[in-house]
Amino acid sequence: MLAPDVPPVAHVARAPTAIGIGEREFAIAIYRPRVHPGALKFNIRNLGEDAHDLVIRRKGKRVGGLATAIKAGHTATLRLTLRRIGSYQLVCTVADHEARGMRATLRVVR
Ligand SMILES: [Cu+2]
Repeated sequence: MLAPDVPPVAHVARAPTAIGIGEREFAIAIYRPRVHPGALKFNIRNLGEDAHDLVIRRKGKRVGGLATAIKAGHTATLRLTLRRIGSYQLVCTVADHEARGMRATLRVVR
């Protein structure tokens, strides 16, 4: 008798989903605004002339973000796992940049 097929391994390590972010005065462009729950990797480029940071909030509470601002022309990477579905706000917390328009919405969907 032949042995039954071995089922595939249930827990396969998957690469994080990449999300491109462009920041400038005064806007945040998010190139993948809808993702599934799981590991994310934000590839952030500061396209502007001032320094900008990136903070992710859910219902007004910080759930992650860069420790320092990104200089003009530089890039930064942020790894973050989001498991809850719903809307997340991406903002720049430098000075009054958020109020001037540096905010975007990321939706985590099933
Ligand atoms: Cu900013």
